[in-house]
Amino acid sequence: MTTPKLFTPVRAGAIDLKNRIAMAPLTRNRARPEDDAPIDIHVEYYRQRAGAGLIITEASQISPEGKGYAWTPGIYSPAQVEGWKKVTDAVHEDGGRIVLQMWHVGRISHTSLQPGGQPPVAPSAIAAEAKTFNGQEFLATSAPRALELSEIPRVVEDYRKAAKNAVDAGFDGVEIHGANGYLIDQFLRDGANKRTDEYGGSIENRTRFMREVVEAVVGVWGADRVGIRLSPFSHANGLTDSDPMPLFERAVDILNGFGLAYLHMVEGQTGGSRELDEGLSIDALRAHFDGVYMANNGYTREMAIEAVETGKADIVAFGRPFISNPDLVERLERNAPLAEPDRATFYGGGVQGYTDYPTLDAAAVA
Ligand code: 8OZ
Repeated sequence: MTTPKLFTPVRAGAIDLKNRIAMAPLTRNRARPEDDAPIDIHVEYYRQRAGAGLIITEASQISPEGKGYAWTPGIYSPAQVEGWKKVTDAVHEDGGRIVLQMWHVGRISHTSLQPGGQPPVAPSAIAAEAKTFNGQEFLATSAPRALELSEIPRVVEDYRKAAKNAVDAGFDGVEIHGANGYLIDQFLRDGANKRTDEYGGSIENRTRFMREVVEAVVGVWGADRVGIRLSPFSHANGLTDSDPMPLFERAVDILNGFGLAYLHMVEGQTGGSRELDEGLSIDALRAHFDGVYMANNGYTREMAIEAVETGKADIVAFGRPFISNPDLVERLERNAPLAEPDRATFYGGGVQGYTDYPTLDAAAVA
C-alpha cells in the first residue's frame, strides 16, 4: 500500500513540515506562576511531541492585559522569551517545527487576572456568558470596558511587539488566535461588537481589527511565516453573530490578500460537534481560501487521511489525542491504538498528565 498523503511532507508558506499532522494549540496552565514563563516541563512536553509536522503552542498572551486564565504563558517579557527559547531549541534538535499561538483574550478574563485589578478590555462593554479560572475557582468573566478608539493602535502594537519576541524566542513562525470568542473574534462578531466607529457595524469595519493585527504581525515575520486560526461557527465563550457566512467569507477574502502560511479552521463547535446549522458551510469557506488549509476538530485517522487525500485539507490539526499520545504521528502511521487523555490533568498541575504519557514503544516494554 502506498503511504497516505497525510504522512508526506508539505510546505506551509516558508515552513517545511515533515508530515501533514499538526499539534493543535492546547491550553495546559502550567506556566510559572510568578511571571507566566514556560519552564523545564514545557521543554520536555514539546520535545516529546516534535514528531508532529508542526507544533502550534498553547495560546500565549501578548500582553498582561491579554491574559484570561491562571498560569497561561506569555510572550511579552524577557523571562518568557528565554523560557520559550529553550522550548524551540529542544523541538528543533528533535527535528520538529513550532509556531507560537498569539493570544489576547479580550473580555474572557476576570479583574483578578488583569493588571491593577482593572476590568478586561473588549470592543464593547458587554459581558460574555462564559467562565474563567483564576487559580482557585471557576468564575464568571468580568464585565469588560470598551476600548477607546485611540487605544486600538496600542493593542495592535502589543501584537507587533509579541511577534518580535517570538522571533527572538526562535520560533518558525506564529499563529494568530482569531478563534473561540477571544479579542479578534469579539471584534468580528456583532454579538460582542456594537461599536459605532470604524471598528464596528459593517463587515468591513468588524474585520478591520483582524486585518490590522495580521498586517502588524506580517510586518515582523513576512506573510509566509504567519498563520491564523478562526472558528467561524463556534459559540465558544458565548460568542454569536447574526449572519456569520458573509462575515467569514469576507474575512477569508482579506486573508487571501496577505498570502499567509496557512489558515487553520475549527470546523464546528470548538472541541465538540461538527454539525452546522442550516445555511452554514465550512466547505464554502474552504473553497474560498486560496492557500494552505489546516482543518481541525474531531478528526479521526480515517477522516484525516481522507481529507488530505481528497484535497479538502492540506494539514490536519489534532488536539486532545496529542495530550495522551506524544508519538501520535507514529501511532497514526502504524494504525496503532491511541491512549485516552485524562481530563482531570488537562489544566494546571505538574508533570502528571503532561509529560508522563508513554510512547507506544515505551508502553510495550513497561
Ligand atoms: C481551554 C481552556 C482555556 C482556554 C481556546 C485558548 O479555546 C483556549 C482555551 C481552551 O482557544
